This record gives sequence, structure tokens and C-alpha cells, in this order.
Amino acid sequence: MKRSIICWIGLLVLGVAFGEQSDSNSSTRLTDPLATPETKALYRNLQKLAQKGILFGHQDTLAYGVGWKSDANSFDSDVYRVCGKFPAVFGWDIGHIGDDTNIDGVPFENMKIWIVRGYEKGGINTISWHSGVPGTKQSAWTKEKVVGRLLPGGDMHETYIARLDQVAAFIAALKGPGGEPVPIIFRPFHEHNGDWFWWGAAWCTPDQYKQLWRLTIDYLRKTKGLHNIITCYSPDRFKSAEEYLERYPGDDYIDILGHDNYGAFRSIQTKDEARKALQTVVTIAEQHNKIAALTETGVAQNAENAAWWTDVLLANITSGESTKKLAWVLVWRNEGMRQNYAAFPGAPTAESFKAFEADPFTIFLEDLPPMYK
Ligand code: BMA
Repeated sequence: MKRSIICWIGLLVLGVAFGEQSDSNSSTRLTDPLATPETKALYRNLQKLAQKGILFGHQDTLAYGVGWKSDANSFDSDVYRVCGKFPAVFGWDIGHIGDDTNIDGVPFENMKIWIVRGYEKGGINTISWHSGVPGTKQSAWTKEKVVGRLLPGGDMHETYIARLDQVAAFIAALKGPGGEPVPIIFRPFHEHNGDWFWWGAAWCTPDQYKQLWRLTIDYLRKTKGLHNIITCYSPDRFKSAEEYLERYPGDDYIDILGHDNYGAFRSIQTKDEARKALQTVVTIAEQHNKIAALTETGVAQNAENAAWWTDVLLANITSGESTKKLAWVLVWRNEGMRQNYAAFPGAPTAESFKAFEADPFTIFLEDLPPMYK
């Protein structure tokens, strides 16, 4: 009896020691210590995969494409129509949260269904937020000093909190088949070093911007009890690491260091800028024990860009040991003939896109290992 008790205690001690050891071995930790098991697993697996290849992502891919629109029951994508595989990363946007449809006409109820289905199929969901000015009809592109007014003590603070309640309700509704919260990579207040959004550098101080982030994440996690959120920071084109980090909310708030860059990826002419930007983001991410990603890019799918997928995008991403460590690249939406960033059937870029998919370095939905275990 005694012996077996000693044995059990021994096993327990070993188990704790081993558990702690394996935990401290994982260099990258989520900023949310209460993150759900699936959220933790996703982060760990993203980190692992980042060493091996690049995940491909597309905004609104399941909702519509060039010349078609989905309903809640369909699972379709221009990416699938061209290459027979789905993106590994599904991008969504909750601009106009509180309305029936988002900023681009996607019904929020359908978006919920597609997010859960994407998760069930083993994919990854990332949510950006082209938020209008809270409590007004003014768009994300409002050039006014709003951020200071949303912070505690500001005249729009309560309005902002009410908006966050809507965001929280949306995220809380995302449940997997076992009732578990679906992990989300949340990427609000993006491209903030530009001046085109109200949260941009011209319209708030670095400190106000950081406070906005912290308020938002604390509210969702601590007040609303959401623990399925991985956070992603994503400046636009930048000139230096200092500029990239100027408004960084801090290692305890950000899990993924992203970067939005259309300009330097337009052609191979600007490869030096593109590669340096990617290198810088990966280097900073490594210094901070975080994951790096190219969170938005893309070109029009026209004849001028026919070989873009392999000769520009993949060439830049695989140009060096550090650029290869990006976790994913996401291209923006296929709104129609006016705006299209992923190949679609008949597009002049289709062959190049197929070659991009066939490259062993790229990872699509069907290539993913289990991400939530
Ligand atoms: C922009 C454009 C807009 C769209 C917005 C939010 O880049 O695609 O048409 O409304 O993103 O998705």
C-alpha cells in the first residue's frame, strides 16, 4: 500500500516535472494564459509549420468570387475552382458589426457558419476589422481624431464598449462541434502607420494607439471571458524596424507580427524592398518570440501579372532563410472584375497560381496537419 502511494507520488512528481519541462521548451507562448486548448494548439502548430512552408490565405474566399456568390450551405472558392484545393487560411472582416451584413455585403450569420466549417475542415480563420467610427455612420476611412475619444474618460468610451460587446457576441457564437470555442486570429487596427484609417498614425499618438489595443483585448478576454483569440499586429509598408515597432502594443498583447504590403509586391522591380520588409518582420518576430506573417498583399489578376504567383510572390517569400519563416500569406478579396487578388477560372494568372499551389513550399487546406491538437 505504502509502496504504491510512493509510486503514485513519484509518478506525479515526474509528470509535473516533465509537463513543466515540455512547456518551458516551447519558446513561443500565447499572450492569453487562459487560452483554450485548441487555441494553444493552433499557435504551437502555426509556429512549427512556419519553419516548413507557407500557408496560403484568401479574404472572403468562401463567401463569393468573380461572378458568383455563395449561400450558407455551400463551400466553394475561386481558389478551389482554379487549383482544386482551398486556402489554409480564411480571412474575414467584421466591419459593420451589429448590422446584418458586413462592410462587403457578407451576411454575418453566414460568416459564422463558414468560419465554423473552415475550422471543422482543419483550416484557420483570421478576422480583420474595417471598423467605422463607433456609434456613427462614418467609415473606417474617416480622417479624424477618434481614438482618444474611445479611451476611458473619452466622450465615446461607452459607445466603443457597446461596439466591443457586438464583437464579443460574434466571437462567442463561434463554436465547434463539441461546443468548444473556435480559435480566431484577430487582426484589428491594421495598417495603422498609414493615415487612411481613423486609427492611423496621423490621428492618434503612439500611446493612444497602444491603449486602444490593450483596452480592446483586455475587454474581450477579461470582461467577456473569450479565450479563443490570437492577436495579430499588422503595420503597412515601413522604412525601419523602429517604425514597425513604434506603435507596438507590447509582447503581452501581441501574438503574431504581421505586415500588409501591396506596393513592394506589385512587381519584381521592387524585390529589394519586399524582401527587406519580410526579413525585418521575421527578425523582429524572432527577437520577440512571436510568429511572423504577410497578412495582406496581392495584385490584380490580369495579363500584366500573369507570372506573379511564382515569379514575384513565391520568389520573395523563399528568397532567404528568414523570409521562409513567415507562417502565412493572405491575399485580399475577389470582389469581381474590379478587384481580384486570387486567381479565378479564366484569369491570366491561373497557370502561375497552379504552379504556386504545386510548389512543395506552399500549404493549402488539404495539406495541413491537424492544427487543433
Ligand atoms: C478594401 C477594399 C474594399 C473593402 C475593404 C474591406 O481593401 O477591398 O472594397 O470594402 O477592403 O474589406
